This record gives sequence, structure tokens and C-alpha cells, in this order.
Amino acid sequence: MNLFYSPTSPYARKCRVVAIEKGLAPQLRIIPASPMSNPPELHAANPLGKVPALVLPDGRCIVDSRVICEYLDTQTADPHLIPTDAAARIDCRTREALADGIADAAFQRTMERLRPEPQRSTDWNTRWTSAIRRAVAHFNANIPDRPQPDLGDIALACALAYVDFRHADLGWDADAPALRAWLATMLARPGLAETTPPST
Ligand SMILES: N[C@@H](CCC(=O)N[C@@H](CS)C(=O)NCC(=O)O)C(=O)O
Repeated sequence: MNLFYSPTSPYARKCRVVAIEKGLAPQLRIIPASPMSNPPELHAANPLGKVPALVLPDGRCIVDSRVICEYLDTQTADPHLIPTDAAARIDCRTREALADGIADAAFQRTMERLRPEPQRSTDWNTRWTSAIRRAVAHFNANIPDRPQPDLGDIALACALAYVDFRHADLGWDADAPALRAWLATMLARPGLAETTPPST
């Protein structure tokens, strides 16, 4: 399997962490891709031009981290990162969606910073920042507590680490010490420790 991957993407990181947790890392070939440079190979795999994208040995392409993670979860039995019980599954996927929403808002904030000053929107920046702060408060009031982290937990760790990486100025943990402590535990797990983004 070939994974189009950027080391700074929280979505690509989520897929790679899932592959490591599932014992699938040896079957995963990492193809570095910088989406903003518009590589044709990435566009062939994902017409949207986004990472991650997964190309299977038979040529099928799977796009979007949520779908890729679901596919990877079906490939080995243990551990199940998406619960099979219906209610637990919806809870897990809801937490994943909220975590991805943190990553979405933070990524938009990153892109906004790259725009020339006159094109930047203070209103949108405030909206994205508020969404991140509300979601952080939500998770801080509902600290995950599972012996085996599930996909929602992995998504949350990748999203918060991305906020740290790109937007340390937000100081998201000022009112969320329990979530900060939880993140430290998650980042010590092999999958997350192996996928730390570069320092620049
Ligand atoms: N919902 C997608 C989001 C993927 C995404 O936005 N990736 C970013 C990198 S962090 C990207 O490739 N952006 C390029 C673009 O938006 O054109 C997923 O979960 O995979």
C-alpha cells in the first residue's frame, strides 16, 4: 500500500499512527507529497489534491483520512480502533469528527497566515480560534479513559499536536491541564512518537 503523506499533516499522521497501532506499518510505503506543490502523482490518486491518499496494490485509491483509517482498521483483527458495537462506534466517530474539526480550523488558520496581509480575515480567524477553544473545552471536560486508545483518541492527539506545532501562540492548554496531561501520555505511544512532525 502506498500512502501519500506529508509529515506536517495531522490527517496523514492519523492514518500512519493507525497503521502502526494495527501492525500494518511494514506493508505501508510512505510517499512524501507536498500538496501545495500540486504533484501529478497525488492528483492521480486524489483529484482533490489533498493528503493523505492511499493507493492499494490493485490500484484502487482511497481518499480522506476517515475512510483510509476505516479501511486500515478492517485489515487486521486486533486491536479494533473503531468499535463494532453500534453506539460505541458512533461515539468514536463523533469524537474523531470533532478532533478533525480542530485540525480543520487549525489548518485554515495556517493557510490564512500564508496569505498577503490585505487578504486575511480577522473575522474568520476569530471563528476558527473560537471553534478550537470550544472543542478543547469539550474534550477537557470529557477526558478519554480507555486502556487501548481508539480512532477518536488518535485523531484528537494528532489534532492537538498540530495546534501545538503550528499555533503554539494559542496556548490551548491554559484552561485544559487535564487534556494536556492526556496528550503527553498519548504522544509517548510508539505510533505517535514515530510520527512527530519536523521542527520547522
Ligand atoms: N478531510 C481530509 C482533509 C485533508 C487535508 O485537508 N489535507 C491537507 C494537508 S493537512 C491538504 O492536503 N491540503 C491541500 C489543499 O487543501 O489543497 C482528510 O481527513 O483527509
